[in-house]
Amino acid sequence: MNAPTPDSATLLACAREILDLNWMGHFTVPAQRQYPYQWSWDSAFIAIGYARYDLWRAVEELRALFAAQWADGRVPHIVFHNADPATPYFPGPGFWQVERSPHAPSSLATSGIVQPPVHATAVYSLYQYALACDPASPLRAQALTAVAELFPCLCAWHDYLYRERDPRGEGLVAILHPWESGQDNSPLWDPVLQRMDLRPEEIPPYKRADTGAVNAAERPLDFDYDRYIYLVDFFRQRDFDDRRIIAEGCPFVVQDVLFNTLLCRAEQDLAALAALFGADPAPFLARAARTAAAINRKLWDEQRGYYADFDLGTGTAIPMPALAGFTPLYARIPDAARAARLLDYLGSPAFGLGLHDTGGYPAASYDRFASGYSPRRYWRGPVWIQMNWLLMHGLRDYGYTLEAERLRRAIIELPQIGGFREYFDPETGAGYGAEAFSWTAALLIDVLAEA
Ligand code: 9WN
Repeated sequence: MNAPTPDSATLLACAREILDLNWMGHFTVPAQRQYPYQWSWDSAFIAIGYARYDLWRAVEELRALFAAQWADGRVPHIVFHNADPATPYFPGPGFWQVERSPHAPSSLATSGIVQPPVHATAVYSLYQYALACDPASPLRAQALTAVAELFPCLCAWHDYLYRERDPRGEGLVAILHPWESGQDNSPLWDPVLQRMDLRPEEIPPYKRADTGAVNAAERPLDFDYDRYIYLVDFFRQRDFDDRRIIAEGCPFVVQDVLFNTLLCRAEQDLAALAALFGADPAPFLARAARTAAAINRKLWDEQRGYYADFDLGTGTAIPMPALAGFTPLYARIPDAARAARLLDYLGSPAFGLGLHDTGGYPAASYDRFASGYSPRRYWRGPVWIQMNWLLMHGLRDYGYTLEAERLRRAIIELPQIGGFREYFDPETGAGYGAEAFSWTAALLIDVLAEA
């Protein structure tokens, strides 16, 4: 680790304070005032940050999440550990009613959908930090034991995705709700949600809680929320049985670039873990290679020069220019020629990553010149720290070190300009969404700790 300058030492201390504030004793909330429970992919990124300075918390974070794993292997996107949260959140356990599924855990309340599978990647990184600890440290032994215990849970999680969510057997899994993408309000979902022509009586009565702490201009519209809630109702009426949900006409069935990329990378990391525990890494590597090949075959858009989601409902691509379309770099999916094409666009002012383009902060989550772009509204343009972090690693792997460095700098600078917020204005650096946001702090800690 570089000796921290006084500035980075102060920044590090602020980031740790945020994680302390959001630490609930065995897991971390993304933000006390907006997201008062445990979220699945947040916890993976948070554990990556903890692994840099507090292995025990990193282990506890992931254990708490997997304690809520369903019997069918799914890892729920929210675990409602705390019955009495600091602020209200909707939809809570009473609306989800996951007890309708025979697979839901009886001891913990959860949601019934999933989020991108970054967990094997987090566990592998935890393993590497544990290994680097003093061999005499009891914490090291405890962390290695936890990794060994989590390994079968990770296998069950990935098996669930490939078994239940790949209706065509293509090596590409489908998401069934915008919340499953992690990029909830992206313009990517507009064509799918707009096709859902709902009568008022088809939408269960509900009251949003998300615009209490955060400005409504930074959150999804009611039009989107109606559809989010309709989909939850569709799932609970089918007891969260994915096969029934897909067979009975779920209006949202999408093969998402980011989700499949993260699964592919997580399979590669699971293969590395398998080798450590005396298991055969070959099946994991084969599954990762099959997913990578399917992403290259089906999701690459040759004309536009990036990867595009595929809507299984209409059998057509969703060709919109979201930053997620560049993330296959993170799992080494594109060849060098495709990576160069991705860089042509990514490096333009559209995403703010151009080396000569000094205006603004990379990387906008949506093309700044495309219709549907907003610098302020949730997922429709703002910079997200975890997206920068994923792309930074991908670009480094392909030797685009200067571009990777610009993303790294943005991860460090944006919290200083806009605060430790959930997302940032790509034009001004202003911070939006939830305050004191955990993965903004955790991934800042991770990059500051880089050698
Ligand atoms: C719904 C917790 C989560 C993130 C998602 C982000 C947002 C939730 C919401 O917050 O989604 O899951 O209520 O808006 O889009 O990526 O995991 O931080």
